[in-house]
Amino acid sequence: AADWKPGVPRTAYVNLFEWSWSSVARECVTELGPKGYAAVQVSPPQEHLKGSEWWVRYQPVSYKLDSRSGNRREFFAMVQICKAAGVDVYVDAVINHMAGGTTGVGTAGSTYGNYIYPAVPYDRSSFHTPSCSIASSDYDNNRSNVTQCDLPGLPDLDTGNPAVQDRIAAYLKDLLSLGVKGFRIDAAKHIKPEELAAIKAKVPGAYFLTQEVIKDGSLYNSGDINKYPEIGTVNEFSYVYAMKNMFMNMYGFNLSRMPEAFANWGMFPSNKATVFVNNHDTERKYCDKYAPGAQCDSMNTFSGDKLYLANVFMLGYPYGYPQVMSGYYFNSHDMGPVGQPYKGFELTPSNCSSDPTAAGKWDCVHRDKRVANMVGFRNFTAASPLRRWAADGENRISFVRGNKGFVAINNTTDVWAKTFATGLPDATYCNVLTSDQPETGFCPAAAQVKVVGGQATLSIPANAAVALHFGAVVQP
Ligand code: LAG
Ligand code: CA
Repeated sequence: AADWKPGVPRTAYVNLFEWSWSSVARECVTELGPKGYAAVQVSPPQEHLKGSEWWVRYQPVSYKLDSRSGNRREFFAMVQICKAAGVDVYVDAVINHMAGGTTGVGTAGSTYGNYIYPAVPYDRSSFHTPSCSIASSDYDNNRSNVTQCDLPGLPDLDTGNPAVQDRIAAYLKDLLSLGVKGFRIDAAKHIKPEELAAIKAKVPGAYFLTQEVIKDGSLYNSGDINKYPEIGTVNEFSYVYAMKNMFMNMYGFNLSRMPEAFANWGMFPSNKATVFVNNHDTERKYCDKYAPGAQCDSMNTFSGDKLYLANVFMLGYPYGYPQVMSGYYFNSHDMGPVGQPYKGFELTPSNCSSDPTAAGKWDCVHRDKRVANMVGFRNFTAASPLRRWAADGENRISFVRGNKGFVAINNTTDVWAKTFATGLPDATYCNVLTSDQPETGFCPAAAQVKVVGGQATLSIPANAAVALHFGAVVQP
């Protein structure tokens, strides 16, 4: 993406999960572009199974761009409008499998059934045969079943077959031709890296590619864990679990132990990692209840302020390419977006809510000051190394980015009052987490922080943080 401000790159992106194309377009102009987001990842744009659940989007019927989020014209308009606003579009590409079930009609009107998808076209020979189902033990000890059998009920494409590779490549090339700049490869772990590399080789061009690879034993035993990073970046799920355990104080972890995760949890090198606090799967997976306090596979909007503190950490700490997750509130695993009829729903700020029990309302996490203004922090400190990591007890940490940025996070229920060595040149800075437009030089009095002799005396409220950077200095 083009620079945000002169000499300041865009270094973070957002997943606007289930947003319609016209709503994403508006958001690029009003929020994502101005706040410095590099890109937006959108829900799978291809024709899919009909149904109200969110996961119908992960069941392709064809590669026609006609989905719950909108049609091809709306998709193209979105890409162009976002591009003009400085924001790239990344597509969630579902290429491992096709829609399950017997027969039916997809969202673009295409018929399908019994391993036949005439609108692509795919027929029985396009799929692994004989078909088999992935067993849970396969994740420990049978890598070939993980790549060649069906995810539950989802016909597994024979991605080693050159004709299938050509169909997938044609889909990705079509997206690039419309201006798309990157892909999330859904279920990448279920495609052999050699086959994914062959597909990528059929899709020339410079584009971002990140792969959904959740680690397990058979992956390590096959050596494939080292092959995916050669193709593109990889979703680092150890990071997701670190965020949950450290911020929610699970299994004896706390913020002071964060360095252990980076040192010992086998994470990919920073330039190979895509990171997030939660994604659309983890935020609803293994949730025993959908009520405040529920933990699920990761943090989610029911984690309250802690979700935002984790986002402050993610965007402030120099590891990986961060993706902010923004979706809607739900009260069951399967619940799809409400009030977004097929095609054309226009989501505006009035559809956002800060009440996580408001099922169906949009959480708009990416608009929160603690998230949106931290994108600016990351952009301004992109070239500044981590310095002065410090823990004050178990759940209070601070760190410095070169001489450009300072972050302190108070993950406790008490005020944290302390004088910090910020590493910053003396000036009055604006705490970007409590100000609307910190880069303008205008800053509410309560958000102003004086740095004198490199030091700042702060009183950080419970479950809150402070972030200062040289792009948000207060005008005298
Ligand atoms: C992914 N990455 O590898 C996606 O991130 C994840 O959201 C997808 O699962 C999965 N892989 C397949 O693309 C989701 C839901 C599943 C859903 C599936 C297909 O988590 O629950 O399965 O999408 O729609 C559903 C039913 C299953 C059924 C299956 C086939 O939940 O019970 O067997 O459809 O009919
Ligand atoms: Ca497969």
